[in-house]
Amino acid sequence: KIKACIFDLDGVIVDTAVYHYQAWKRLANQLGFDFTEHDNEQLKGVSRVRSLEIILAIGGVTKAEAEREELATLKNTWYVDMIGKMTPDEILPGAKEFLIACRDAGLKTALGSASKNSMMILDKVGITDLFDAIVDGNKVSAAKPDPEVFIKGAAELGVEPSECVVFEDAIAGVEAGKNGGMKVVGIGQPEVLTKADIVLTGLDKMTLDLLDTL
Ligand code: B16
Ligand code: MG
Repeated sequence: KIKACIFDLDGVIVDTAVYHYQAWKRLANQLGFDFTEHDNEQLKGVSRVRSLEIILAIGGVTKAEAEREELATLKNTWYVDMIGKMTPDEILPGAKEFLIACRDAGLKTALGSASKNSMMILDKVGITDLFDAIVDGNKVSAAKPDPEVFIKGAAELGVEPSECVVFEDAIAGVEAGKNGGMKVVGIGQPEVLTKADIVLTGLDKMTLDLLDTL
């Protein structure tokens, strides 16, 4: 019996990937190379530090650890400037409605995100109150596909992993949910999220009835 839903943030609740992309592109350009939207796909669900490593590899640039930290911080300053201007109309279609439906039905809700900026984003779009637990990049040490973020979410909600459904848009995130022993609803394309139990184009296609079929 499903008792809880755990949601990824970027790509499921909001589309912050566009802001990550703009900030990373600005950094890449400053370092003397370009960074395309296609390259950006590789960064979805990936931590900030790992994202930078991927970008430097794309540009064929090597930087010492201390400078990498400075560059990641610089990117984050630009990113935070952008998400600071986010508004409630940036919530993806159906996300808020499904969160409310879950809670009305007595299901617990948690956030399971790699982002260290998740609190600010939830606050700006005005949905912090719709989560019973928030587990993000500040609370976990192992990145997806490690299930840590979702296992912690289940623990904070006081439910078993097998009683949880995870909503994820990234391949590594879907794997993290499956590695944690949870049901996974992929948000995106079935050809990409092959390990998900079902794949939908967005939370606007999700219903409480579908939960029971997983
Ligand atoms: P930050 P998610 C992830 O969010 C993003 O998909 C990924 O692109 C980003 O690098 C990561 O958060 C870390 O974000 O720099 O804000 O700590 O999909 O796990 O909600
Ligand atoms: Mg995501």
